[in-house]
Amino acid sequence: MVIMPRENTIYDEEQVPTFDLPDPLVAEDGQPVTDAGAWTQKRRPEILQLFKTHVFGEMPALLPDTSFVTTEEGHALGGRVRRRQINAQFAPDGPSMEILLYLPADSGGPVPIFLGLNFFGNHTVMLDPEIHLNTGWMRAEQKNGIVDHRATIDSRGCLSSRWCIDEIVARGYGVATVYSGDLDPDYDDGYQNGIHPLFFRQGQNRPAPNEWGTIGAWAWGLSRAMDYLQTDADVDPDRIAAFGLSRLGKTSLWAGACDERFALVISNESGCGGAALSRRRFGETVKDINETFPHWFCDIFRRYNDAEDTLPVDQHMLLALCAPRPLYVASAVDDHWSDPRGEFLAALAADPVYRLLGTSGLPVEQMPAVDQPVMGRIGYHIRSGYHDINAYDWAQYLDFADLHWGDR
Ligand code: GTR
Repeated sequence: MVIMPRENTIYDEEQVPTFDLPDPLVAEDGQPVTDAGAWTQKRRPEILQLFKTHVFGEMPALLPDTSFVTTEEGHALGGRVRRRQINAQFAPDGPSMEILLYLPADSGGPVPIFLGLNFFGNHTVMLDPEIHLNTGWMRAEQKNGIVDHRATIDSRGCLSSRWCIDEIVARGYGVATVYSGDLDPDYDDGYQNGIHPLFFRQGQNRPAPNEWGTIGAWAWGLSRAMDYLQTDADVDPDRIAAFGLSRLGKTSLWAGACDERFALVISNESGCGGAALSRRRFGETVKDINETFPHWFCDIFRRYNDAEDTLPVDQHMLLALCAPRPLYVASAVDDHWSDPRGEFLAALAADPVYRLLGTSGLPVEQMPAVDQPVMGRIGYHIRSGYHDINAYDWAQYLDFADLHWGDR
């Protein structure tokens, strides 16, 4: 990842300011939330609305008439997996996204799925020459075989270490992915490309200050992939997990918050605007993220640059929006920019909502040691190493899914 610490970036616990977190279990009218009904009918919708208005922006209510067409099917990994590529066309001449789906070849019935966006095209997730090479715009990263913002054949399989598809299918799960740039290329162009223009009202040429940015568009895309997956007879529609690394982990959390069809949610080092508490200002701050990536959130979020304490929410409330569904938050010990402790503390502060809803919540009160995962209805680990998603992370996610879906 590109790290851009300021001179005064906080990397020392002693410099973390004191702060009060908004209570997820006190409604806006000051009333305590003491039962599941009050959470579901009153407080949860309030918090979701606060995140729409102040952080990620409103998403369009109307759906375009999307057609899903399977464009290719086959096998890979010596016959151990089945591959399916599906084109989702959002408008006849408009934007489209391609879903890549891998299933265990011998599943003998519908399987649970891990669904996540990727950074540089579906063809990067495994060295499989049949995956269509994405021709869209990519962020410049020479090391990933990208030249002049376009993928080359050298991109094929370059991020397979982040996907572990062989291990996932061996455990009886499927994997689905979409290139994030199919939904909105990851740069600030005033929302002229990607899916935003599809929803502009007459005379509108950029989202209003309370409307979605790029993360909103990416999360929306995960829900459209979910629309498809729910119709695929090889997929268990009640066991689809959203996952993502970093900016795409912010996205999986937002997708899980907005779309309760996601039955399990995974945040892999999602950091600022994801699982990390904004009020700690440790590592990346709200100001850093809004200045470096002005297109990710709604414009209103910029009001909270250097003013985190005035935010009506903090990120523990985003995690709480997943309750009571299984939620896994993962950090890495050298990933200071994402604030591992802030991610753990957000999971801990979401725990009361999970408990109110009758689940086990997070089974610890202290941050566990490195490489010592904990798993209740909320799971957490801090692994050794840097910002990434790797085989260790996947081993925990598979165990976590087995724990909650093991009865299949
Ligand atoms: C960084 C950004 C983080 C995180 C990361 C990534 O540059 O500051 O918020 O999203 O990128 O997505 O890898």
